[in-house]
Amino acid sequence: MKDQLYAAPIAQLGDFCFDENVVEVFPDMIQRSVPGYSNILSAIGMMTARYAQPGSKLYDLGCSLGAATQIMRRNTPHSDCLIIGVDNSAPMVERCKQHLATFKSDIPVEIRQGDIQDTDIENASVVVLNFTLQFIEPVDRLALLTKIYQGMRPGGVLILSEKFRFEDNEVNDLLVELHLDFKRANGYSELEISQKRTMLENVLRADTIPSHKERLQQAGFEHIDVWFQCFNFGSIVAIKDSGV
Ligand code: GEK
Repeated sequence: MKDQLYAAPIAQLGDFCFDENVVEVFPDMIQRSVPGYSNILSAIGMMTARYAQPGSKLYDLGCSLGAATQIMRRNTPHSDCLIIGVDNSAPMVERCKQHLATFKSDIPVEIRQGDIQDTDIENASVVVLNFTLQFIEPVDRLALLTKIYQGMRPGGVLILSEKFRFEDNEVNDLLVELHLDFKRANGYSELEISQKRTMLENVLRADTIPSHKERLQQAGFEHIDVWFQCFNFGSIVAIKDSGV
């Protein structure tokens, strides 16, 4: 269904939240709003094929409707892996379960409703935070990443996709404008763009690439770099050393 949630003027713009209305249009919304979203999903599949270890767990943290969960399930070469998707939005979780049930697979999947900050991470070989960390309070981000690192097997991978901001104002303004052009080209009006922007202001707090890298290092990750970027959106890979 097409995202037209912000097409008409909204009298009182509250904070953006992942409610029933958003769930209804979510696949269209994320596809038309996040540059590179499908490329990132494909690469999550490719990295899963390489990094999933037999008998391990694969986590999709902030799974929404399970797009990354499904791509991990399709690309996991080991049928004794367990994929765990977690989201704190009840309508997302309900719709995610329905959606995943329509695919046949030998790989077990568990979709849980809960806060990823309270989720135990253990025996993990692949962890995905696909545009979720940006919704966590900045002061809580290091603790979450440290918990992920500690729950990972040696040689495991974290794929962290985020909206970025840039220290250089000129560059930041350019990339923000290019993102807005991307949304315009995808059919969003100026009103839709500005209303959504206002609603996201308090809930989506973007970090710079250097601050992400520094935090991942503090969390323990030994191998970190950006593997994808399009305008002010991108994805970082962080690997726990295999010890060999
Ligand atoms: C995708 N990964 O399609 N605990 C659990 N879930 C949370 C929390 C939290 N503390 N905070 C936010 N969420 C998906 C896209 S969307 C990104 C992820 C976006 C959930 C929230 O309910 C939403 O479903 C998701 O994180 C972020 O690959 O819409 O920009």
